Amino acid sequence: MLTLTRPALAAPILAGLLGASVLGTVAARAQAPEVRADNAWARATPASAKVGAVYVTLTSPAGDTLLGASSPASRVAEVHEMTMDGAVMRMRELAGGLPLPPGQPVTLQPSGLHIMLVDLKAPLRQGGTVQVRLNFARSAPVDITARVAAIGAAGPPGAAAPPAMPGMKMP
Ligand SMILES: [Cu+2]
Repeated sequence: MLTLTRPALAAPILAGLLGASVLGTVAARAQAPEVRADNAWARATPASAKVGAVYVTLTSPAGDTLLGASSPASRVAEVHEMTMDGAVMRMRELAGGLPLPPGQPVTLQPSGLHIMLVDLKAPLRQGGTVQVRLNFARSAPVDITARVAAIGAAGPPGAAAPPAMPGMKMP
């Protein structure tokens, strides 16, 4: 009789264990960190340019790290930072990724952080869009559609234009 009872008992226990682990997975998914991406935009590029930059504001409620990016618009996409080296502005790839502190928006913008599109397949045209996938250490990848503003624009398309500064040449 015992040999019959054991499997009969084991089945509900197994089902219970499986149920618990499935529920655990669902709960883990519901709590999986997500990164919010707002205001994605890019600057149009001259016809001869081989690189372009994409900007976006990222907010990770739980904290995360932007590890890298990819785009169908270029061969490579890298997370870059502009820094002043004396009077010279340089940029470098953030090798360890870009930390996103919990709940604190991090804005990629001109003269600062940006996604650099290296080896553009075609120039970025004003009025168009460019797709970029952002990859994070913890969260699922986030696909953004960046709207392309004018060459040298200071902000996303539709944003207020910066005041003209007579005598100052903008790059
Ligand atoms: Cu760059």
